[in-house]
Amino acid sequence: RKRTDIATLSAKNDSEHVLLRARIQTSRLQSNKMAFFSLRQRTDTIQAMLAVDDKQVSKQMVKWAASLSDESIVLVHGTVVKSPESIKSCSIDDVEIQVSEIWLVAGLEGRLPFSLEDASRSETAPEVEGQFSRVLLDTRLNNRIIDLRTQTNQAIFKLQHAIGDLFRDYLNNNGFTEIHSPKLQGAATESGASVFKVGYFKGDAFLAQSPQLAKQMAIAADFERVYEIGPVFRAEDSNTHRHLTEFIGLDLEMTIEEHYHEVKELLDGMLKTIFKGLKERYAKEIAVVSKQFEAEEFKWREETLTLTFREAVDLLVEDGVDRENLDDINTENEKRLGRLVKAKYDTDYFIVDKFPFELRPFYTMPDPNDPTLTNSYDFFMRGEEILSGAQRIHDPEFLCQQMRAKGVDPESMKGYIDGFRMGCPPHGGGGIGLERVLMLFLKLNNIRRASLFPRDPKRLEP
Ligand code: ATP
Ligand code: AMO
Repeated sequence: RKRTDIATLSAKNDSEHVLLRARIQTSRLQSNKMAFFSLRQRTDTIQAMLAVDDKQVSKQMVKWAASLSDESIVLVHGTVVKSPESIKSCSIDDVEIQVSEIWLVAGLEGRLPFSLEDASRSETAPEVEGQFSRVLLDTRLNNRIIDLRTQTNQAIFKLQHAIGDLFRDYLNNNGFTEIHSPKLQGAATESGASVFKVGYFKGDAFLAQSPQLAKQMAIAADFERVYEIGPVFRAEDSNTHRHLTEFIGLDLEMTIEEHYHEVKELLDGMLKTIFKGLKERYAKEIAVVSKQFEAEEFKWREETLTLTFREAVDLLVEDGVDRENLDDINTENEKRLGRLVKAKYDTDYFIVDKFPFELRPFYTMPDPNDPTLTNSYDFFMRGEEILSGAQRIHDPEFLCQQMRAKGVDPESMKGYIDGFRMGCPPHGGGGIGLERVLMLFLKLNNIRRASLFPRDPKRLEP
């Protein structure tokens, strides 16, 4: 017999016999003769009732079933019956199951570290003493498997999946090829500062801090347009709400016909398609998350606002920030810029273009009209960076010169430079942090909530 998916049950199934496997979300013994259960499959719940009868169900059976721990997995035989009134505590509210047999499939060892009910409470609701205490993020992450069972987390990871899917779809429809570049590298990439060193037989290897070099080499190899979704490793001891030591990079690289704006516009079109896709196709999941993480709806404009780095600095200076402190825009000022832009232009999404040369990596193309600036951009959501990208230098001699200017020894990246010696077309690209996009779209306030099993300087488990 096939097991029933409770989401498909409604009044039309009245009197049908069903077999189903589910978790006990909650149970309650009512007198010695009757027990009520809320049974859950993923995010759907249905009420089930087990009552003593003169055929199969004994008093002992009712008592035993009611004593099973919450979150146990049971197999249930029963009959669908119309409920006399709507069941508010369950997502299937018009029918319930009259149980004739119940079998334990998988029980629990020990107690649950917290109830799913507590883990699902609004993050802004005030705690009421004696009624519930908030489940702290660290406790959740230490018990991530239970934590991930909440409706909110089920929705968050559906949305994470959706972002990757929309990214892939958009690029597939625009002539891109998906690539898979190695994460083990023979030399520290990009800049030596922030890579993990791992033992590699008798020597060492390094974990890639981005697919930067590989995606550029794919362009030199005539792939024209490439993207990658893969892990990125950063050995930075950054204990902030937005840094992980391993995150998922959504990276792309493409050739340029005439101007680096082609890349910027493609990235912009893609991100807006992702936002629109989430809003239109995943409204249910967004609504579920917003019950726990209240947030103003994420807003963007049809025509994206682009500020140059200089204009962004001017906005901050006008608002009272000392120009002396604005050689770079730090996290605090980024947030401030986000608030200023929101007030003035009513958008949570914007681009900052033309960063100064000293703020960008050696492979960034300078602005031909002003060599103190570069053809580079960062994209922001709610005042935090989600994307960084640029036109790249494709001339090997010029690349070596820029490397030396940034204190990188060209000898240490010979393989990369040789890629350009065989002729490489003009190109540009960008990299996005998947967890940052998810965190900021939903306003989760901590990147760890947007990562299945987050890795940070203090966490390698579970
Ligand atoms: P990128 O993607 O360019 O690395 P990022 O947002 O990670 O972007 P960083 O240059 O690594 O940028 O850091 C940006 C900001 O994060 C810094 O200006 C700093 O304010 C903050 N930050 C980084 N590390 C720490 C830390 N350990 N403690 C507090 N703040 C930090
Ligand atoms: P960058 O270092 O700015 O650029 O990284 C690109 C994007 O990745 C995300 N990100 C992070 N997410 C979580 N934890 C971190 N520690 C972290 N660091 C970065 C951010 C950021 O915008 N090679 C370039 C990209 C390119 O030019 O194509 C690069 O890696 O969302």
